[in-house]
Amino acid sequence: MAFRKDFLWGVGTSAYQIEGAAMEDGRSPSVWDQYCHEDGGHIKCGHTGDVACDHYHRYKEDVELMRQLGIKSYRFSLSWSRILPNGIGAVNQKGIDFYNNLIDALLENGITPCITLFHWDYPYELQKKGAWLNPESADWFAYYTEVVAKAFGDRVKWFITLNEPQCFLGMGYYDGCNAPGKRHSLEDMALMLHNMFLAHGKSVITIRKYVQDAKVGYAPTCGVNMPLTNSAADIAAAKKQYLSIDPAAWIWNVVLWSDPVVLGRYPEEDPFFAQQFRRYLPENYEDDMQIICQPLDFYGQNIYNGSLWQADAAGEPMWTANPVGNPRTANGWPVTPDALYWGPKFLYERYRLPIMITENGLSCHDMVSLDGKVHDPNRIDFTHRYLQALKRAANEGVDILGYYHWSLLDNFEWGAGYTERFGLIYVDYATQERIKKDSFDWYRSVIEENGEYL
Ligand code: GCO
Repeated sequence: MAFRKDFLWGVGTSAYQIEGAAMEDGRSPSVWDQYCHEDGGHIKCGHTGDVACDHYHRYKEDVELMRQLGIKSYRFSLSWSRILPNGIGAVNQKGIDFYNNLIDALLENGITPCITLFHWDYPYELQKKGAWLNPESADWFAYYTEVVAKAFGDRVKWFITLNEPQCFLGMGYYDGCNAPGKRHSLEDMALMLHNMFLAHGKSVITIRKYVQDAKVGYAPTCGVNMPLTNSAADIAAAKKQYLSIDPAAWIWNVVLWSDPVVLGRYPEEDPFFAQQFRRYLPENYEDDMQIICQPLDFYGQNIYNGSLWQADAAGEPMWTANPVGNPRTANGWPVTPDALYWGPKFLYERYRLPIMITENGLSCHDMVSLDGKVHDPNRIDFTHRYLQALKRAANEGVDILGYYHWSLLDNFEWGAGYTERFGLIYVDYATQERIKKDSFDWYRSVIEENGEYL
């Protein structure tokens, strides 16, 4: 059994993290451009995405690298403000041209494009109008979707509406640690979430209207809660924790962000939802569920790591520290391969949709060695272990459609600027030279064998 024959082996990127050309050909700023520049900048070392990997000018070279890598599919996002400089209204033809060229280059090389409509870089012009708090925000996103679907839907069939709402709403508008760096009340957040869900629903409806045979999904994130042991009690405790909302960290959960989209209802029984959140939702919010909950072709999830949980004496979930000395990635995230077993399993049990791993990967201390190469044994070992776990889930009957490694290139890692390297390809930012890391060849061979020998 193992991986399906048509398994989508891929890599992922996002527009602001790689494109550069931030002020070129009619693109207008997103909240990330603003956040990188305002008040002297909020990014480590004062970095910005102005140039990034210069992918806007080097996309042909990058697609050629993808061809060599042998990927079946490439997940990338569109810069909304490159296509619609005002966020709505007039279309910037040069923006459309760029993505047309990229899509055609992918197809010429036998690579299936998978478009993420929105990956954090919200048009600044719409931010000035209140962004997700504005009741019109769902229609803005639907209009943008229509422009995209009409322009590319003849060749692109795979679409992801929104990437990591936990981050662009939670970190952007509540914690204030990502663009646009705001700190709104819980009341505002409830309205934003609801508008964001409506945006998702209207976007799916729009894609289906204009794109024949479209495959549509959603790509939230969240650390996985994994059982400490394989006992039934620990498994039940971990699953319970994974499917509940921790009031102390309410933005980091699965159910609040995915139940409305997939199940057509908020997690009404959850104590945090019932006691603290529901009261701020618009009156008759249930009436919107028909729009919000559209049939999806897959359930995407970005999975990087997990935490361990066990059942306490009463059977309730109890957090347990990782073993002393548990490995960590360069940016300090725990290495927990089983997250790619338990995450897909629990998600499949709840949502009954084919699972797509829309992101997984790690930051390493990559450097160019004296031999001119970039040796990254840790990335190979990490990915090997995680894919073994994913394969185990597939073997046990979890329908897994594909896996997008994050990322193709080292790139602009948001608040960390260029200080973290997640790529299978090393980028020398001074020259924009690309150097394939050892993991590039390793991943190519995994793809060639469809993961047979993992
Ligand atoms: C996302 C992610 C990526 C990050 C990656 C590593 O929004 O999907 O945040 O953009 O670069 O997760 O942190």
